[in-house]
Amino acid sequence: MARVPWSDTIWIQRTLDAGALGLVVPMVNTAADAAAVVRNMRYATRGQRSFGGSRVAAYIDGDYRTWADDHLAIVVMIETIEAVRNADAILAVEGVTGCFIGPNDLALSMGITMEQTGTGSEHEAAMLEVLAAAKRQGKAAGKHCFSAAEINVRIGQGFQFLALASDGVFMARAAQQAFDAINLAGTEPEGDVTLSGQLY
Ligand code: 3PY
Ligand code: MG
Repeated sequence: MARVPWSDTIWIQRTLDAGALGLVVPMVNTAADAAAVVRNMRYATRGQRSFGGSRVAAYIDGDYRTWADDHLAIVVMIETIEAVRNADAILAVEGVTGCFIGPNDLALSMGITMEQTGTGSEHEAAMLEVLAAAKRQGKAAGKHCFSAAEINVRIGQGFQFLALASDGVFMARAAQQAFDAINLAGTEPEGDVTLSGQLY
């Protein structure tokens, strides 16, 4: 799975040709937006993806073109209040596998800060509307989550496609943890210290 920066023919085509088995596509606000994503991810006659060869073709038994049209995961991001209101229509679009909620953009579109989101907020109610629409349409609902604790809550609510934080956050946390263990005062370490390990 890969995420493209925008719903754009060139980004979608290049990322699929690079080998993605599915895409997460941001800012899909209407059924027409969702239909455009599906068209860009499928070859003619079902869509308008141009055949440029794909790295995945070598691993597929049979014809990649027909395989891709039936197997690529098409995940649209619902991350504006307009998209929440259109969630049923977006998720009803043939070919859409499911949706992924972006909490930050959703808050921006609602004119609220992240401090005004969370349990019991209007922001959470909007996300639960999307979940309900996905259940009605028989599609998967997902969300980008801040913590493992949040993931556990979302699984309990019925979400099926959850991402946890980001590579940047994980790297920064691990680097901070390692840095915090450094004795900046330079005093003698207590007890025996064994100096061996792996750099890479
Ligand atoms: C958002 O929160 O808007 C996102 O796009 C998260 O992935
Ligand atoms: Mg976003």
